[in-house]
Amino acid sequence: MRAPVTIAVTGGAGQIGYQLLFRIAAGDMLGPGQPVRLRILEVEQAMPALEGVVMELHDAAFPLLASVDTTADASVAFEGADHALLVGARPRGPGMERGDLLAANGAIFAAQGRAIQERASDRIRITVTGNPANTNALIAAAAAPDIPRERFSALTRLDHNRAIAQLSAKTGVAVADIRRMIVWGNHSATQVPDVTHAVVAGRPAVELVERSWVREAFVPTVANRGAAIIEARGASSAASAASATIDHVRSWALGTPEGDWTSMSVLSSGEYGVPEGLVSSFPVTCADGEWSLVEGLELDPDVRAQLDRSIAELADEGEQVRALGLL
Ligand code: NAX
Repeated sequence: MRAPVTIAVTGGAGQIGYQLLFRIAAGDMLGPGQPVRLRILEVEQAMPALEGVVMELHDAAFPLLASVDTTADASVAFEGADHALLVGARPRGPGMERGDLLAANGAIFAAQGRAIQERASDRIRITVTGNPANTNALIAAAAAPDIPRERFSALTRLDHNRAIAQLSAKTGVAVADIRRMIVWGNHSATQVPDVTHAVVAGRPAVELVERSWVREAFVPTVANRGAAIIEARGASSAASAASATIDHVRSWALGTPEGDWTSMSVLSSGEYGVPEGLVSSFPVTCADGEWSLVEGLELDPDVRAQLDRSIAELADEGEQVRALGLL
């Protein structure tokens, strides 16, 4: 057996945490030969509920789960962490403006970024799921300037997986036979699901689906899926968000398959017209624990226009957090 890897998870008493922690402990994230230590960060008020989750983690008797610790102190949570999964965030409350939400989350992610820089292992990789995920990743990265910027990421894998599911349903081809899907931009309603490079059972997706379907059904369905889940379930996506977080880290740590790529939000170096320093979703391949941006793809005019809107939104969020002194 290999030495355990330390995984810090924030927001462990929340609904995503309730799915995520069990999948990690089962070995779904880093593989069946890799033991894990869980370090769970929560706010004080959520500690009693988190203790219940910990009891269940023990009761599942996962062979790969080396230890579980809980804390309300970020510097304890990130001590020696190899992966930080930043799921916990302040939800938007009644009467709360978007600026208030950015300020509340800015304070959380800046403090966590500082604690990660001070305490984490030098192998640390950070995945932000808590919303607004892209901008929260930007804030955490700004608070941790000594950590290489490519170690910070935000989750757009759920959007990527939703896009694959929609294309699978439309074409009748299994998800396993769909490759090269892309989601560009922000994890928000301006995101840009892009089928123009996708391959469905060996054939270009654009030969199998109409442009009108892409515009009128595919893009709006994927971009508004989160709202549709809330409408149906009375609560936001949790199991699928946890599953996507698992997929994101597994791809990053263990690699993407030959001939395929995935979508990850990472700090731009100016690729595809995304201004340097914004955290945007791009197609990436992963190998040996590192991601590489897929460059040189030609952008369809519809995709270009949608991506420009999403970039404008990311830039606006960036300006707001800069005005709050967080960048
Ligand atoms: P919940 O409200 O169920 O759980 C959040 C948990 O975080 C709570 O237990 C809370 O006490 C904890 N928390 C808050 N501040 C904290 C802090 N400073 N340190 C540690 N823990 C803290 O939300 P849940 O449904 O689990 O969603 C979590 C986040 O994921 C939300 O921001 C949500 O918007 C976001 N999502 C992101 C998605 C993505 O694709 N990027 C999709 C799903 C989800 O909407």
